[in-house]
Amino acid sequence: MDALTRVIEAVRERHDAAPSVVIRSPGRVNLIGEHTDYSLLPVMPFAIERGVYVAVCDGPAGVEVDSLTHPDPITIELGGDRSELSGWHRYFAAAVDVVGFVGGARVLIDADLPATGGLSSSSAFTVGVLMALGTYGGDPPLREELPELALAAERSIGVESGAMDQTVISLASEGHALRIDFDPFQTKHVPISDELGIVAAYSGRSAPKGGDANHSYNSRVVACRAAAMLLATEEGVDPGEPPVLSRVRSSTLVDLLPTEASAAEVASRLGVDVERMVKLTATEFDPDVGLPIRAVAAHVLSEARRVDDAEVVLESDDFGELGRLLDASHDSLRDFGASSPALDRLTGAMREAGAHGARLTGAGFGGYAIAICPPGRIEAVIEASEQTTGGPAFRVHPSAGVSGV
Ligand code: NG1
Repeated sequence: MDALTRVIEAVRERHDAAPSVVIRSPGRVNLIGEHTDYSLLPVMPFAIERGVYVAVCDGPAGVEVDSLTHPDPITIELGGDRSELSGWHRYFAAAVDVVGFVGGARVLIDADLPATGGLSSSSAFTVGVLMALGTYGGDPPLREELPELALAAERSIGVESGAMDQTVISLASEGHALRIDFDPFQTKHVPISDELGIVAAYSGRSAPKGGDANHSYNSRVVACRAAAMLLATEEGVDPGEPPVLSRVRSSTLVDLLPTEASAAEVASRLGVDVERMVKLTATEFDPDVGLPIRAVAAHVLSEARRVDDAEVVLESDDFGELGRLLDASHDSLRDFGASSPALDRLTGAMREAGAHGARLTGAGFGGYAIAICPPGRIEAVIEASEQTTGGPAFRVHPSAGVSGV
């Protein structure tokens, strides 16, 4: 039984009522443009057919919620204290608060999207809950408003995330990748040919940003800000607030950056307030922690150029060149510190099985990799991936964004 049918039947069984709202919120794969969004540099993800389903029916005050994939029922009181919540309960409560939900409801959630990092299960969950509660409450958020609402909810949990996932989940169109520029904000739907096979495969290790990967992720956000301040000073430009690498025009000065320095050291060198680098939405960041500043800037600035190049080669269906860009992205992410031995082995096996190219997708530190390949090699790439890591591995298709069903 598919996840949609399962959640509708479960609502009927548990509450003796049909859900009045059911929302499908897709996961996503990032084709290229990794760890660039929080520097306001471009990304090119697409939504996938797997996702999260959120069903809502009438209920008493507060919100009763349960998940079929991670059963753990809870009633979220409106305006209540959130400090004791953990796991998906935190994400759910954050969405309730951000959407300003006032009515009583019962919510049941199901998914056919693995929750192991890399396919954006947290944003699919958050966008889906926001859309479901907003729609149920009679005031559905506009598609264009959803990314900002979801970003606010996720940041309140302590991940200083960029806006890639929330944006593509909200705005994606079937058969297309979504190029997203953030400075200034604009989006472009880029067609992906049916002749391109795309496989997503698990590395065997999860990387929850609400957990293990949180510091690895946030420290790279801070390192990018420090690099932006140093490079902007060299170039005599305004780095923005918070400082972002999108304001830096040239990457030729990257070699002048320190290989490692703390935010406190950078602040004292520039005579600026360290808070400009370490002020995160909901977590503390130690200003004395050493940061790999040069490697981080080198990756982010080169990755932004690869997004431009990928858009051009996608438009001409030059899949060999697209594969080389994916490989270069993975190599660069290894230097950046987001890969892992398992992700390196997995992407190597995908290439050997006939992929044009392969790279980690999403934040990394574990999670998923993707490969692009000729349609005739899809099965071989899936098999090689499963043999290398134990799976799962599956084909993904560019799909539509969040919607009612
Ligand atoms: P994942 O971990 O794959 O959901 C995260 C961020 C993105 C982006 C990528 C790296 C969240 C919700 N998403 O994606 O904004 O920075 O890492 O490119 O934290």
